[in-house]
Amino acid sequence: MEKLIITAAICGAEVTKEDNANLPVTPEEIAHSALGVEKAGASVIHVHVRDKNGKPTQDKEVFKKTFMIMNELGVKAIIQPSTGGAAGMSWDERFQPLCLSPEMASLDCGSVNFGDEVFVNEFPLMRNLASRMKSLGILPELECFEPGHIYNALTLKKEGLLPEHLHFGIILGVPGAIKASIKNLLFMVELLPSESTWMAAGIGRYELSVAAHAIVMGGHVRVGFEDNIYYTKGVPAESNVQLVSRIVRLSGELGRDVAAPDEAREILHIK
Ligand code: KMH
Ligand code: ZN
Repeated sequence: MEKLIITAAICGAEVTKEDNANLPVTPEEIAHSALGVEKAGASVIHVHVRDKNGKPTQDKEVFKKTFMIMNELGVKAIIQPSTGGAAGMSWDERFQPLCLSPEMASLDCGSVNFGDEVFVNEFPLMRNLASRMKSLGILPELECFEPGHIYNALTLKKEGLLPEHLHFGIILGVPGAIKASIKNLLFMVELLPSESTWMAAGIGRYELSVAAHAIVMGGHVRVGFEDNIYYTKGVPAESNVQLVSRIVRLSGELGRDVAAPDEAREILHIK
């Protein structure tokens, strides 16, 4: 099996410091968390940023500041900003981090209920994001919250808007979307083109079981405060590092080595 890419989704857009006081929200906190998870074994950092009040923002200046601090700290992991932001954000807001030419970015592949909100991803938006990423050489992580999103991604591929290599993110258990069960994970993975790579993320209490199955299935894994703020039932996680470190231990026990950032680049066909 190829080495395991661990993505750390360290902040997200929905969780607050009230939910878990250890959530990094300022550019400094997010950058230090990125360094910590990289040292622990993460090779991709999925990045959301917050404004001065801790609210989700897609302001490119905040992304820029965050990336600059990561760079100063010597972070070598693949930086993957979100183009999803938070439900209700405009196209203009969502495109902003692409100006910074990251190696990778998320590309959400369809609309979905997201808690009490609707996270809207209409085809014209997906096409625009995909073609902007393609022209800038940014690898999209094709985020699929529902099985139908995989078909949407394949439509974008047919339309010539995606790179040769496809990398999917299967996110299970968003309230309002497909449940996080192993049967659903298997079902969605079987829909993927055989030559593609994929990572799986389980929301909340399903983070660990989804990760464990992805490791043995040959997929890759995402963990972090964006998806889950607890270490075990009722026990808040101390840090993103704690969540990543558990996956590294688990993967070691299961006999699968963890990829360093440059090995992740190779697996993902990032030049
Ligand atoms: N915050 C969610 C509404 C992404 O990063 O691309 C969307 C999200 C997906 O987190
Ligand atoms: Zn995200």
